[in-house]
Amino acid sequence: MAKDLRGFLAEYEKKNPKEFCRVKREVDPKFEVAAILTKLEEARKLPILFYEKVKGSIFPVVANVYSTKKKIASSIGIDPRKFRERYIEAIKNQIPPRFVSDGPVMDETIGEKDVDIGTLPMMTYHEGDAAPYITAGIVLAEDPETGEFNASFNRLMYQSRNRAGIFMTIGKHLHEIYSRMEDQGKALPISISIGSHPAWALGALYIGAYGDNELGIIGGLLGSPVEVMKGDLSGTLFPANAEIVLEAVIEPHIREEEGPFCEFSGYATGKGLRPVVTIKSIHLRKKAIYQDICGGQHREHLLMATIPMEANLYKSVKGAVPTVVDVHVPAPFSLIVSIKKRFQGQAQAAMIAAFSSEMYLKHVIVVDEDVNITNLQEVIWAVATRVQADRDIVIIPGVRGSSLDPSSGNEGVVTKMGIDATAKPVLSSYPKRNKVPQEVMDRLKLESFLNIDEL
Ligand SMILES: Cc1cc2nc3c(=O)[nH]c(=O)nc-3n(C[C@H](O)[C@H](O)[C@H](O)COP(=O)(O)O)c2cc1C
Ligand SMILES: [Mn+2]
Repeated sequence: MAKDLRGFLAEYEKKNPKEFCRVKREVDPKFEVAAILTKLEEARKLPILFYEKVKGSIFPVVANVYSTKKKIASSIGIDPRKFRERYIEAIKNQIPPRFVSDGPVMDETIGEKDVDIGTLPMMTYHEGDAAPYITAGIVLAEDPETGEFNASFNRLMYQSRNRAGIFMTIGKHLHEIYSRMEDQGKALPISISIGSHPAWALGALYIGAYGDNELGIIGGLLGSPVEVMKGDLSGTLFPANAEIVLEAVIEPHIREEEGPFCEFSGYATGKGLRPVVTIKSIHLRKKAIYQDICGGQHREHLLMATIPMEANLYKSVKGAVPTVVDVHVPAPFSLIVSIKKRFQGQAQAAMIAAFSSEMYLKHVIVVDEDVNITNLQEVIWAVATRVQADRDIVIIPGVRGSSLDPSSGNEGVVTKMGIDATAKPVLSSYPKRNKVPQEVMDRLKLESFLNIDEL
């Protein structure tokens, strides 16, 4: 199993040549990469895209790496149906990182005076984007009190050769670390790595408690420790075999305009005064590949964020309701949970567990185990036939949610809603669902009564 991005890409291209598309013709980073992806998605094609020539940059670009469960699963050598199990196992059996003193990413270093992030093929995707963005950068930062490192994706807006605006969701971990440093009047050193093995992305998207160590989870997913090294300049950690690493600081008490950016919520959101990253050096592998994740509601962003989120939510809800059956995130800020309800009040217990483990969640619908939660028609049927609004809806106003929700006011303070769409008091006492006896369904052959092909 490959341990870095280029190793994974080579393996995947060899095994699945039809899912790996090399684009030789020059492509414009302004809108064209997003247009190609949009058209491919409309045609239901989801190959990894390798752009050999991007206008204005010497770096080739790889995009759509996380576009299917098959691709991500093959990167960690599992069956795509085993994600949840494997993810929860990696949380339980973490493997701490190994510290190394050198690595492929140190092939070339560009120092402070010569840094120019404008040479990277940053993309503009949609009409509402304020500027070109880096979207696939994984930020590592050290908590000043605990010494633990946190990993997260954070969008970076191009400002100038060594400055970029950064969006750190209030309430998420990087924002908390930055606030702790800012309280002491100190700049926060960070590394931003672009182009690592897909396990890094799965780990960075882990949604756990503050202080939980994503690096150990990435090791757990890979089945071996991740190799990290410390930058001379910043003292921050970064992956030794990333394609590109930026060493940087986020200065305290500086706010400049960042956004809007067309987000996963489906809207150009998040315009505001935000901290600024100053880039101090760039490390590169020989023939470095720049990784891009198309902004907005494209498949790879949604899929990638959903895998860790569902694993974490399942684990949290199971702690409160041991008979939870399944969880599904069908849309931004939304969760559907199915439970085998034994007692009254368990749907509400599931809601509370879900809300407290994922800040972005705004709506939770809880259904019984007879509902297929990936079929939204069935879910809405359960809401229609098992809910009385005055009895079954829980409303919690004034809770922190996502500032990328355009209906929220006041920087992401939202009203959370839980819908208990389970049968009351319990499913076994509810009217029977329409069902032709199974024995008849099994025995009856349609073709002995009519010819279906003539219809
Ligand atoms: C492509 C991509 C871009 C993202 N950009 C941001 C961002 O700009 N700001 C942010 O706060 N979270 C962003 N996220 C989500 C965070 O990475 C995610 O919530 C992560 O779990 C946060 O880490 P934490 O739990 O350690 O705080 C992004 C996720 C993806 C997949
Ligand atoms: Mn974290």
